[in-house]
Amino acid sequence: MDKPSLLTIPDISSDGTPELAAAGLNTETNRYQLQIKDGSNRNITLSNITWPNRWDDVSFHVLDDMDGDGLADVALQGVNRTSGNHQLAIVNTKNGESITIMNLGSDWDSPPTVYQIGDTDGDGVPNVVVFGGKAGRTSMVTY
Ligand SMILES: [Ca+2]
Ligand SMILES: [Ca+2]
Repeated sequence: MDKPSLLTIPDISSDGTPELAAAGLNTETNRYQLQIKDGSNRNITLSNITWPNRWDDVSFHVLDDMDGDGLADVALQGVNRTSGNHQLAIVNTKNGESITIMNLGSDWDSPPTVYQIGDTDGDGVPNVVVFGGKAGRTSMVTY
């Protein structure tokens, strides 16, 4: 993996120990990859999530439970090379299936900061807050 980022994932194996993940571009498969190892036994791979190599300026995030299965989810943030849109490609941590691709718009000056403050509108899905500069002015958007 090319310059992997390390992430801590809230427990998905139900043993009470958080898991460890390494994420980055797998140059052999030409896909972005996030591999989750069991926090108490790193020889065990719990999940191996991949995304196609269609984004630039990529980073990886651990999100609150976005699909209601009780487990935290993960996302790739990047700029779609085709559309120029900043996107969050959100994936189920355990089965690796796509939950949604959130379009954040193309008018950010640089990749915006993504964070979460819980379910602020009460629809049962945690909100995603995106913060950054647009044309030199600070902007914050809630999704
Ligand atoms: Ca665990
Ligand atoms: Ca989930």
